[in-house]
Amino acid sequence: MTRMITVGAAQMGPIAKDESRGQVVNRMIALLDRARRHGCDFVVYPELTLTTFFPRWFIEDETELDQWFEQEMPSNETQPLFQKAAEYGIGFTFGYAEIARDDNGAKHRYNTSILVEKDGRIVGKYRKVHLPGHAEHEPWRRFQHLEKRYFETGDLGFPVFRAFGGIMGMCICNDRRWPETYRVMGLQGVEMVTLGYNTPVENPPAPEHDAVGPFHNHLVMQSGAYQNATWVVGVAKCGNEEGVPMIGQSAIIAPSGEIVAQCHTLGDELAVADCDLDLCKSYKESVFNFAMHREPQHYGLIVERKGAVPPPEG
Ligand code: CDT
Repeated sequence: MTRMITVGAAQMGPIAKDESRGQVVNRMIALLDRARRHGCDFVVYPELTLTTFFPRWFIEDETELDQWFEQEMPSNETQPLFQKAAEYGIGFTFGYAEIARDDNGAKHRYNTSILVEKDGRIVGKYRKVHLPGHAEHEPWRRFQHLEKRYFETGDLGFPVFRAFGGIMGMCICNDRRWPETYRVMGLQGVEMVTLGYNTPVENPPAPEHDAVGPFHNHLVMQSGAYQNATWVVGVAKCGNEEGVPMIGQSAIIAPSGEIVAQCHTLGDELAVADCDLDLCKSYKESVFNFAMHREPQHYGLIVERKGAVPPPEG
């Protein structure tokens, strides 16, 4: 079996608040059509693909909040995407807001992504672990970032999945900034990490970072790829969404850390690359041969301690 996967990074431009899921799915299918013309095996869509980025608004009414979430997947609205992709024999991954019920019927909300094989089967699920932003309404902000209010921390860890002839993993947006994300998957032999993001150009608590936001976007994904000997495919929802500009720069990154394909617009766009999963091998067997070179007996603080504690002064 070939270990070459042709990947389409299916960047999406802004999604308006009043845009229906049906309209969004039509845009996703238009990108899938392009992916098919490019011979793609696998298409990566952004975080919370099906709607506008609703955590930018403070929503008190539970019924209103529920409207942004999916209770089942595939849903009626996403079924045409699953069907078309299976007809084309193309796998895909996308993010959505999930309502899950536990064994007691209690409701849980997650920022979720799924991995779908070429035959339309859901073969993997991930729930976002690193939730950025804040939990309370902060009216001083020009826009809110209420992920800590609307989502629970993911309860699935960072699993990897055998799919597309390789070892696949997922993370979501803010997760990409944390080395632990990639390393936990790296320790399971991951060969391709996919992620979607909604990253506002402005970070209201630290506006001094805004100018270097695009640099940070690529910095973290390229280092995550190289240091874990894996492909990374990062895909934006971007452009001016309801008055909030968001960065683009969707990229496909090789295990060398090099960007091999990148979007250049802030709209719906497909960037394509042939990704040879065997390119991971020489990095996994040399400089990042974990079994040979890691020294975990010195890494205890990473799991024992949450916040930084500087040594006592003087
Ligand atoms: N969606 C998401 O996780 N966005 C964050 C914004 C950080 S500022 C609160 C990101 O890390 O890109």
